[in-house]
Amino acid sequence: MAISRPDLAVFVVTGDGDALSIGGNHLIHAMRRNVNLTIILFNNEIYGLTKGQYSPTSQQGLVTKSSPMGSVDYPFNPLSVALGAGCSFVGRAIDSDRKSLDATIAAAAKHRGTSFVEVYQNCPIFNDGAYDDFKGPEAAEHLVRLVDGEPILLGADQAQGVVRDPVSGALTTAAVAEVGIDHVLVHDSHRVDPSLAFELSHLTDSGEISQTPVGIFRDVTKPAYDDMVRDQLVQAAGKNTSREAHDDALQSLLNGVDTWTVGEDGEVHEG
Ligand SMILES: Cc1ncc(C[n+]2csc(CCOP(=O)(O)OP(=O)(O)O)c2C)c(N)n1
Ligand SMILES: [Mg+2]
Repeated sequence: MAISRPDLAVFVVTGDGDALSIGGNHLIHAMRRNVNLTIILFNNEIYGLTKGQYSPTSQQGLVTKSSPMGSVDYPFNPLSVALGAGCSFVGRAIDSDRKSLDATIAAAAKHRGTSFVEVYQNCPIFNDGAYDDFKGPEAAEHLVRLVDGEPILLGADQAQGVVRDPVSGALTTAAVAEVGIDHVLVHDSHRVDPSLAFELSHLTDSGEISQTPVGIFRDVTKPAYDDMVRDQLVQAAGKNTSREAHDDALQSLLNGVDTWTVGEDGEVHEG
């Protein structure tokens, strides 16, 4: 659809089970190709529609109908999957945090190429309370808001900052008063190399921080798949961009030199 209808803004609204398990193959290759799509993944860490089976993002130990003794799977980190697949826009927002949800989805929609937004979403029936830490008065302590050009600070009092350890080279945290604000990492979503965004997406999983970063992790520009395919169609059809010219070009490709006709007599004729 993105290729044939450049006049449309194509949104893919999906879940953790759909996007990361059932349709995982399609997801990574859409992102790898940079197809012009806005993908919004509502992550409730459960298969909700089919009534509560564990999903690729369920926490280890989660007891569900299909993991009665607790899930033993290591969960996917959706942002790390997206960054690993080369996605050109990667963000995360919380379902109830209207302001940042609006801003992140609006930026994703404007981005040309694949944009991927993970939305932490509560499932009140099958996985209630999975994201309670990020709601109400608790939120300020647990969320790290990534803002371009600003240092990455942690906690309600913003007294800790994300720094790079000079010895191990790993991202870690330090008291801002001790290391000085100049040593705190400044967020830059437009960095072409995805390594730092990947590290940020993993900070919570690796146990370096107890907070969770939200906002735009990566926002870089590279040619979109559908734009390049349409360019090739125009080239193939010469200067004529009409539908008929495209059909003719496609037909001549299909009828290219490598075709044979087998006659009734069993003889093979080229072309
Ligand atoms: C190829 C395929 N396999 C299985 C299903 C059945 N199915 C429909 S929804 C669903 C679970 C979806 O879970 P998730 O994507 O996490 O969405 P949620 O309901 O939690 O929002 C499954 C297994 C399907 N629709 N298509
Ligand atoms: Mg789900």
